[in-house]
Amino acid sequence: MRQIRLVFVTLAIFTLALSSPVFAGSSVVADATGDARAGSPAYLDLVQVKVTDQVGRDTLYFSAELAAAIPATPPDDFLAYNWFADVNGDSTLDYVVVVRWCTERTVPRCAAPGPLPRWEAFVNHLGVGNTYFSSFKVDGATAKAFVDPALLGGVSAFEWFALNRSRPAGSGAAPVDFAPNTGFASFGR
Ligand SMILES: [Ca+2]
Ligand SMILES: [Ca+2]
Repeated sequence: MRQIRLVFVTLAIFTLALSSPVFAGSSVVADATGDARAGSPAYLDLVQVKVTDQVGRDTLYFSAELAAAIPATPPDDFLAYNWFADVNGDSTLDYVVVVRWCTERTVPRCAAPGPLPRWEAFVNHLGVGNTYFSSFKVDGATAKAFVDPALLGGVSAFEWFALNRSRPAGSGAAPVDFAPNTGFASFGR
């Protein structure tokens, strides 16, 4: 019996080793279902958020899993999945990774050139500016962003949290859900 279990464990490790890339650092936060602002769609209710270091690709993978699948073409005026980072431990936010849904109704806040409506993604180096990237995906109930670590200053560790919005940040409307609900999670590569 013990040998059989050992075989399964070995197989599991072998399978894990075969599936690239290697995950060296991962920071995961589970969040309650149903704690998003009342009246907001279930695809803005965070269930689990995560930052993973994809070593073989030198990529930071940010994910936000929601309580329901995100429509490929949402009926909403605006949606945003955000991951905020404090990279130097002073509790001041330095970067935001953003995946968002922009429509004609949210111009000029979604003002990058190109046809609307559309999904877009960028890193906002707060106070410096946005760097847009195309390596993101709205995949069922998960929003995914694959980010060059250089866009977050190339640091090896940072404090972070995620939030979702149904209105642009500049509108004054509060975010819909946070994970963790207070404070930061810690990531290290
Ligand atoms: Ca939630
Ligand atoms: Ca929450």
